[in-house]
Amino acid sequence: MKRKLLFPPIYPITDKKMARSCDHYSILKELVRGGARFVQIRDKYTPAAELLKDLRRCVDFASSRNVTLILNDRCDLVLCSGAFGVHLGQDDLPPETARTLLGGESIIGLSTHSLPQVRKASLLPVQYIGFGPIFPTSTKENAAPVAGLSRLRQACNASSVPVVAIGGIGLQQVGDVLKAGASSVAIISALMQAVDLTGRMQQFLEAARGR
Ligand code: TZP
Ligand code: MG
Repeated sequence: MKRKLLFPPIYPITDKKMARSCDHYSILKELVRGGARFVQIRDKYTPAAELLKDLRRCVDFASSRNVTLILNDRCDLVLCSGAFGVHLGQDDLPPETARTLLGGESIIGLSTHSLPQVRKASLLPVQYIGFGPIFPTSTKENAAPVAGLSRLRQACNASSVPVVAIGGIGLQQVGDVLKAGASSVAIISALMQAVDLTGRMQQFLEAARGR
């Protein structure tokens, strides 16, 4: 049986370019100071050697603070950095393959964009799914069509694992997204573009509490 993951309501995803930061480590520290407990490092362009150095510092810091650190796409870097797990897209390594590589303890998340993908994910070795984009977003190139809140509600009802909503979610939308049944809300731009990252993280947690 799958162990159910307990999610904090806000799931920040890092973006160095958007945050104008030279490393993920600095972003992570500010997010954790603001209360983040579950963070994804997402990086599509940094060379592996440089990214690995940054990740190792992130993993050390996260472990010392009891923060769960997930890496986007890269099972190889999860293995050599000691991160908790990987978040996969539909075109990344299949979850079964990632599970074989990473072993039974690692967390594997999978992005889904439609109800058939949500239903299929229930049969896969993943602990949670992402679902979206819920609202329009310019963060992801070639994003799937916008799903909206009613499709999110259907996805949450259809899923046997926790659903993390993603895409175009800001402070104003957090309450509605959680009310639709999402276990957590993943956020990139509304956090990464903040001048005060720690303060914005705190605001998101307050918005989630006041839902
Ligand atoms: N997958 C679906 S939408 C999205 C991803 C990675 C981008 C979410 O970013 P933002 O800035 O929170 O809309
Ligand atoms: Mg991916």
